[in-house]
Amino acid sequence: MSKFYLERSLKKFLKKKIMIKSRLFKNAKKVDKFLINYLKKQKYSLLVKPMKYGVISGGKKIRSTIILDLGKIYNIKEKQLLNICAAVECIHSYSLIHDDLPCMDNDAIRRGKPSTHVKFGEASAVLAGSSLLTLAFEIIADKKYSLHSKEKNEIVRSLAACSGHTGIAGGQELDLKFENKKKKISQIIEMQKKKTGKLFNFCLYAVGVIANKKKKEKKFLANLGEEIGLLFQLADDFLDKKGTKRILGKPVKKDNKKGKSTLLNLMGEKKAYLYANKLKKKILRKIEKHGKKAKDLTHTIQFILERKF
Ligand code: GRG
Repeated sequence: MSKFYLERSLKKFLKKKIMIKSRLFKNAKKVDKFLINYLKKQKYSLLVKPMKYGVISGGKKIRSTIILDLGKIYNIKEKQLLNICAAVECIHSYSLIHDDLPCMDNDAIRRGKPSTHVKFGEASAVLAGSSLLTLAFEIIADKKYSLHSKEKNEIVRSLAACSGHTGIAGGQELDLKFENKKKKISQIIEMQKKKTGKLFNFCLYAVGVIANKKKKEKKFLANLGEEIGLLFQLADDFLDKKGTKRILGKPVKKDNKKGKSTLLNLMGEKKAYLYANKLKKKILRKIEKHGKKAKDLTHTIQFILERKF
């Protein structure tokens, strides 16, 4: 490749990187603002502080970004999607608060600061996490959220299924049970698709519901979401091995210490990278049909694997 082409592709690459970071930042601000206002309108309780600590001003808000990216493809107004984004971030943060507890992964640092249970105590962390779970459903069911009740019901049902024993919680149970055990690749994929993939499944499915898509397309979106989740989890495993605590804001090199069953551990680095790249290409091929409208979603998916945080 000539110097000219090398410089041009490097510039393009850097521009894309800056753009995705600024999109993540802008989306995070919007979702945080929504959540701050939402909590302000509610009766105050002692749990508001640990809840805010767990969900606001922290985290990449990548799930919200994917929701908004897909919304662009289907020409959905951002306002129609903010309740979904906020609900997803509540569930996500709830899962992180509980994941950090001593009875789960026992991590003292999250998003560059003390984990919620370290800051507020275990009991408050359990209660704040549970309150974020219920808040997610309140935000969707809110009568001010202008969606038809049929759509709301479908979204609530999907969020419940993706969060509970058939989703994140069930995946977490498998993750804990798989520690220090020899598992097959297919079992690890199933566990990761539940633990991490189901919330991405919900992100895409919910947008499909709002866009009034047919059953087949919604199923396609749900599966695509799980593949994106699996890719995200693979990147998370790579970062656990190669990332730094300073940039990631959470401890690294935990998976080996805890005997976690991950694709990286089972396949080895080289095979796992090949697998992840193949998966990324498969995902990108599936959204190609949307042409230019899928530009943001394409960049977000590329970021998922390239990310350093
Ligand atoms: C039922 C919601 C629910 C939870 C209880 C504790 C638990 C069961 C599940 C844990 C699920 C879990 C921690 C999955 C890992 C997913 C993952 C890779 C999280 C990191 O997400 P990022 O990088 O985090 O998006 P930020 O900090 O950027 O928001």
